[in-house]
Amino acid sequence: MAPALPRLLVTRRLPKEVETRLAKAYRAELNADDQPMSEAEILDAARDKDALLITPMDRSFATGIIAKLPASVKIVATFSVGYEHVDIAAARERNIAVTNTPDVLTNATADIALLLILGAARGAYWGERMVREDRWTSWSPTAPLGFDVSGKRLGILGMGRIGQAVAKRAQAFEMELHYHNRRPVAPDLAYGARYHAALDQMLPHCDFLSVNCASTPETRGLVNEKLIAKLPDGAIIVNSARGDIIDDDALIAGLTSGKLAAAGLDVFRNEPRIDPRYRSLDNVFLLPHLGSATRDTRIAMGMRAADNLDAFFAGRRPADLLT
Ligand code: 8YV
Repeated sequence: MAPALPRLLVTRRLPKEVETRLAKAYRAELNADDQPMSEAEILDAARDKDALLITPMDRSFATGIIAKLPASVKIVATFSVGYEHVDIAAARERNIAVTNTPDVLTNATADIALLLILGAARGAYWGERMVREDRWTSWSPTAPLGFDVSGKRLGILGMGRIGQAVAKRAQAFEMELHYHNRRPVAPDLAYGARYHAALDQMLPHCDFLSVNCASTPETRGLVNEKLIAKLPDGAIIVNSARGDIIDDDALIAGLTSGKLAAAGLDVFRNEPRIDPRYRSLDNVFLLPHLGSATRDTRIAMGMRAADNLDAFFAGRRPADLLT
């Protein structure tokens, strides 16, 4: 008799191709109506499971649920590259493997970073609104005006895979590139960007600052009043990484005082319940966390999570093991 398939809980609905694969290889409990699950619901459903496939919205994995999981759970695969929503130390302590989905969303997320740069600089929000609200009544040489991107200086905060892909794209826009990272990257991965070992040294060179680092205890709130003060006047900040890296009070103060010309945000602290003050600012270009939101990329992320689960249950080391 063939051994019983591992039992898997999937906390959100995934692309059809991914669910079909998971349903073949696992005794999978899928989330057909895509209702986010509470901590209690996850714990209840996890009772008879060997594996959990979760998303960054399952924030309880950072705040204590891991200690309460039944002993049957041996692996937690997150459908994301970011894993600040998983308490890795707690998982290690319980000998639960954790995996993520890097690489496959690098291009899609870097594309969104460029969209934020262009959208914030060129007035994508107010321009679109003018057309939709029928307020585009004449053309004028002097208004409305945005800001050039080509030839401007871009500072990349966090030169991992996504930061590098942002640099590669920005090079085509003839931007002067700078980056800050814990360590310099190999020259062929820097796309001509100049390394600044100290973030403070890079800031005066940033007409644009693109946030591309992970959310960690060190980076949370990093983009604060002091950091913004060191940027050139009229700088533009874009964030396609995590909302909590930015101090919302400081960013909103910079946008309203004129210190900052604009911002482009795809991610927010407490999303989707974002700081409501952003909604009334004309100089911010806002997106609802679309970094990896293409069909191809979401399928690839699901397949990557499935590859990790398959490897684990075949007794191999998953490619994206974090524990
Ligand atoms: C989304 C991301 O969170 O992978 C990440 O870390 O931020 C994004 O891809 C994605 O929607 C995760 O489910």
